[in-house]
Amino acid sequence: MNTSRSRKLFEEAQRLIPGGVNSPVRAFRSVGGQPRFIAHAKGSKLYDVDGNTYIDYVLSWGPMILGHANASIVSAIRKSATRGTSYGAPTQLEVTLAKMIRQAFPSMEKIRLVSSGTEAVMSAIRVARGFTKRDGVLKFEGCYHGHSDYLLAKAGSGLATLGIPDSLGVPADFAKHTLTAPYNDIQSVEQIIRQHGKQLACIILEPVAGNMGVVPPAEGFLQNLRRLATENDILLIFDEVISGFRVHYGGAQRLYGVPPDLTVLGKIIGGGLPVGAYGGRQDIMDLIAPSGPVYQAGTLSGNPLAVTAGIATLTRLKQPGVYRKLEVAARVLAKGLGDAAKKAGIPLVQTRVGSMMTAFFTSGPVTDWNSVKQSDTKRYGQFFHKMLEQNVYLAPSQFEAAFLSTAHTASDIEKTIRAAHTAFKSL
Ligand code: KE4
Repeated sequence: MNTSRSRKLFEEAQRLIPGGVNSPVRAFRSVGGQPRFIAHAKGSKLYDVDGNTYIDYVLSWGPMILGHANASIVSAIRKSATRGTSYGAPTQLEVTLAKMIRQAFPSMEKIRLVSSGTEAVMSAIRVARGFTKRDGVLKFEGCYHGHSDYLLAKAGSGLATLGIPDSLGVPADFAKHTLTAPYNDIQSVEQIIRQHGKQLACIILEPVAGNMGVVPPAEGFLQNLRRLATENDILLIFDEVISGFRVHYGGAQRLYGVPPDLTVLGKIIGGGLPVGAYGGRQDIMDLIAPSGPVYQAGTLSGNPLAVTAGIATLTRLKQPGVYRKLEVAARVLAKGLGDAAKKAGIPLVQTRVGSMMTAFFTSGPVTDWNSVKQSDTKRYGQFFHKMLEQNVYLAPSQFEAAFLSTAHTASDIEKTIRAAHTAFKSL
């Protein structure tokens, strides 16, 4: 496979941009080799600068649930751009998107739009601290909530992939209010609450973990967290940046029937443009400036172009049958991958919630960060490259999710499964 133009661009990029990328996981450090520079994308496909085509299961790390350059999203953005790209003033578009989100997530009685998931998480935690007048935050190992200083403690995603347990540049003072428990381990949460409950402003988690690879919540885990948070006046925050509008139109909270006090959204609600959101109980959200004393602001918050893309995306996701189609395609793919691994005698544990899934190179089980990190990341890297050579673009890290879109066809899935048979046999 010719990757000479990508190689040249990567050399130049590394002279200008740290690691040659604007987000670490894109550098292929965890799997080695040469990142592909993408020229354009359409539907389920990526096209790199050397003319290679790939079936894409990264989908920009989740947002592109309708596939790339979806015609109706593109035309909505095009029309919106002719009316100007940013006003720094309120628009009807923001009211429309807030209404659509609240209709899908009734626990989000009030919503604030921002420009990234990180910004949304940071703001949700600030208002949780303001509301409870407590400083402590309980998070879970392997969950990633963006790069705010105090959350880079045993984070998943990029940090886990780069094998850096904590980030340089985060003062110990900032991290000292952050407590960490193993995912799916309710006993450890009970113990932490016994010791620190009175200092805890919030418990934050990915209700379906995606940043250590996909790890679903154990039976009753979310329900018990809800009970413990209520009993101890701790706010429960669901970071649904990945799972929101992914695992269900109403997110994981709808799928599992557990309402948090605050929810964080991102990715899909921007339709590929920069949008984040946080929201929840009105008595909490009314503390946010200008209606209250918790400050948060943003030049491009509620940007008309990005909000237009979000509205167009949710409008299509609301159509009947969308999630059924995603579920069927993901189930066929997962079965095919499992059969291929079994035939080649490769130990593989697969996890999946709807159209987000991971194949762990381990004999399992995978329930938390400690167990997923037993995976053979070297073998994952070999599998990744064998698939890439066959024009299948998986996440360049064992500790990320693979995603499907409504643009993935039966032929894409068949090709992927055939490529997997070849790849597993080569390991
Ligand atoms: P952003 O600031 O990247 O928009 O969102 C941060 C974030 C918050 N919460 C969850 C659950 C997330 O998954 C993320 C970001 N996800 C990673 C990939 N798993 C983004 C990819 C990247 O860092 O390049």
